[in-house]
Amino acid sequence: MRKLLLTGFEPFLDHGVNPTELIVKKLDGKTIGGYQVIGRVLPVEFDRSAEVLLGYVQELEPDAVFSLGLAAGRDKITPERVAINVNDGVRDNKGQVPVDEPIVEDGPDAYFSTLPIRKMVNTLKERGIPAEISNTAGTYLCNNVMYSVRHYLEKQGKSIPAGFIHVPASFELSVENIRLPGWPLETIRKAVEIAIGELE
Ligand code: PCA
Repeated sequence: MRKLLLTGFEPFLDHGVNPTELIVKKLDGKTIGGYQVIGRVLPVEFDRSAEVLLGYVQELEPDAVFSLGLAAGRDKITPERVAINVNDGVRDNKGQVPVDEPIVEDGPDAYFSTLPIRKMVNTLKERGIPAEISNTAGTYLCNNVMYSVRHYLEKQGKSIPAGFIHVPASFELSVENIRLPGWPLETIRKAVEIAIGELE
């Protein structure tokens, strides 16, 4: 059976949990849409997140790479269209704060997602889950891992689907911070399963 590497992130900044960590642990080992899901959690560290992700790609040789991250404050499931060659962020979990640095010295400016993002958004909306394509993954770790994996696959000449999806805060995060729209974790999980189901 084909293998899907599904990654989430550990908690970061003042977020007590990261729903993407909980979801990848829940979906690890499941079969969804013809793919065996292998769930892994990444650190939120500028000098390590991509290395850990690429280590899993080398070890597992997946047929698709699907990374998830929390976008606290967004109120839709947002597949990212593009990742740019920039690290510029608030502090990561090690306290690093890069300013205007390239992810890959002399790398291309940007990479597009190779996930079926339009189909994912259309199907999510048909199933009653708010979704839209996002045209910026930011310049923090989510953008970093999407850029890094697309760069790696491009260099290897591997044309497998790979990209990133941001999800809203879960309900418990919105209890910690009442300004955040918070979704039930089960709804976010269901949305991720629907999106995976759109892979060929
Ligand atoms: N979201 C962050 C990094 C980790 C996560 O879950 C981001 O959007 O870059």
